[in-house]
Amino acid sequence: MANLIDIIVPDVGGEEVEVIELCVTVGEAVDAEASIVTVESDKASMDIPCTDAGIIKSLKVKVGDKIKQGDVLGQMESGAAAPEPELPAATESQAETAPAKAPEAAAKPEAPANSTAASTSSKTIDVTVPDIGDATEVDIIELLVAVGDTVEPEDGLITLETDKATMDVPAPEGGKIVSLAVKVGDKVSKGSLVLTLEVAGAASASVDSDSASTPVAATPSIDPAPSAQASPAPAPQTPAPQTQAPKAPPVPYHPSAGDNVNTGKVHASPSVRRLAREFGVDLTQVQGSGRKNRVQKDDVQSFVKYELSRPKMNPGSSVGGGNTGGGLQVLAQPKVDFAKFGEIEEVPLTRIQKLSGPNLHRNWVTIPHVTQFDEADITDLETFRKEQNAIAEKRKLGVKITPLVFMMKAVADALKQYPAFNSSLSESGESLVMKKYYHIGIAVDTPGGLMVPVVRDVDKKGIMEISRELMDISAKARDGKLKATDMQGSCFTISSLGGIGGTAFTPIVNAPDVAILGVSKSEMKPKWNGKDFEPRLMLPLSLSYDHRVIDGALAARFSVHVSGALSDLRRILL
Ligand code: CAO
Repeated sequence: MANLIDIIVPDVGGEEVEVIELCVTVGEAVDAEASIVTVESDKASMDIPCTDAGIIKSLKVKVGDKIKQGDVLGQMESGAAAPEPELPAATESQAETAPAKAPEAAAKPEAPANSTAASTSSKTIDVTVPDIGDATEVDIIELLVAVGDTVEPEDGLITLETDKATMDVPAPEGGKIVSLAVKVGDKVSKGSLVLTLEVAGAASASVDSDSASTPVAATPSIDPAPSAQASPAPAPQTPAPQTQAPKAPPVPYHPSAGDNVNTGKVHASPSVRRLAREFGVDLTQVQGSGRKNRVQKDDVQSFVKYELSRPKMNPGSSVGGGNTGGGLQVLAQPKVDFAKFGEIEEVPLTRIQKLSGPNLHRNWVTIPHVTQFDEADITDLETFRKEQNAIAEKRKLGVKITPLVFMMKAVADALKQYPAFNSSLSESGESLVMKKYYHIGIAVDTPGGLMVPVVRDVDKKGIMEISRELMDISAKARDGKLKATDMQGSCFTISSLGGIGGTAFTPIVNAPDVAILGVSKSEMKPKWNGKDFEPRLMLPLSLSYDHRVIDGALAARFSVHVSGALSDLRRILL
């Protein structure tokens, strides 16, 4: 039967500790021993677990609150109602749920680190395992430092795990690791030597005496009772006067944090370290959003989510190398000695090919493409275009209007009508970025390879202006004079091979666009008008789209809209 029970702070060493992380949310189902909050004293951070499985009904604390033994963290609905007589119950309801009290010894200052003065300006100290309650022969599951590392006071040195809890042994002082006396898998007990630390600038008597009277580490105590309601009740001791760093505001996780790796020490609670271990996450790769860049549970979850969603590149394979983004590895190209079969010459890829190849490959393997084919009757459009070109020539305007500019206008109109085509998938892949501008990329064939300059605000420009711009960017592209900014910001791309030939092709979506229009060579065809076949100039259109964003029916509508606008330009005015 479900019971509403209070979640009580266990023995935390007789002092106030600060809540630095909430590990659960109201409504969350938790297992017995799941961490409820992470707290931090001057000496250590530790998780306070719940004693039973159940559902969190309320939380009475928030990050930054100071709490002490006996405080109520919140309430949970639990199926286990049996009261534990040995628990340090302060109230009746607490008696049902309070974690087992830590042994008295845990609250007492631990024996100091052995300290030997090495010189007047530095000394080495032996750091030993502090009081860990009655637990003995505790496993070392992680070494958080290596010889030569420099540590700050409170940095975790090793992580210990019993069958009840995990905890870090923090550095009692800042310094440099001189030697390590343990390795992962070793079993240690209170007093076991962990490492030797060279402490800089510690010549003053007061520092020496402080260190002699200060415990080596905070003393997380472990419930020695056989009860399943274990509690790693921490007992930070002899708080050294320290100024706490101001709380940094939480920063949202940003996937690029993967590149912005943590080169220094990672600050994280034992529960977060355990979570990271379970998912095989290297915590140095995770951007911490907590105080002092502390990595929190949410950070690890966001990191895992992002890593699973993003396409993986594998530099070992062919141009751009990689896998399919869905976990399938691309086979390496077979090695072939072509010279065996005849004369050959090896020509290096152009700079543009080297740059665009990996992008094309990524787009090809990560975007689920579908291509919709259509035809536009451009008989009347061609008559109009030729008239306009004759006028422009007569007036010596120096502009030539090609069918492409009308396609650009027709596409801009269709983008307004079907905004999904004017979007990009967000980095998380969970939303669409809808654009309110209409910039169109144009694939240009240059001697060095394919380039895609962008014509901006196509919806606001006239045919003449776009024609001039198209001539200008085509020339710049072919002369290698495009700037990086000339190729940025496209919403949609048109690739026209109409001046060359062909009836259809399947263009590759130019990410982050979600669609691309391929245009082939127009051809006079017999078309049935209801009574007779009449010759009409038909323009083949091939619309490739990202099926994650665009459904087939929408693509067909978009394509019909474009071809309709090209058949009768007056429709763009509607
Ligand atoms: N059908 C029939 N004729 C067409 C046509 C079409 N769809 N499109 C253009 N033409 C004609 C033009 O009217 C022009 O004829 P005239 O000289 O008789 O007037 C001629 O073909 C050449 O046009 P163009 O190619 O110079 O001009 P454009 O505006 O059509 O295209 C540009 C400009 C830059 C897009 C084009 O030159 C180009 O580089 N295309 C290649 C794009 C490409 O490589 N795509 C593949 C990408 S994937 O690898």
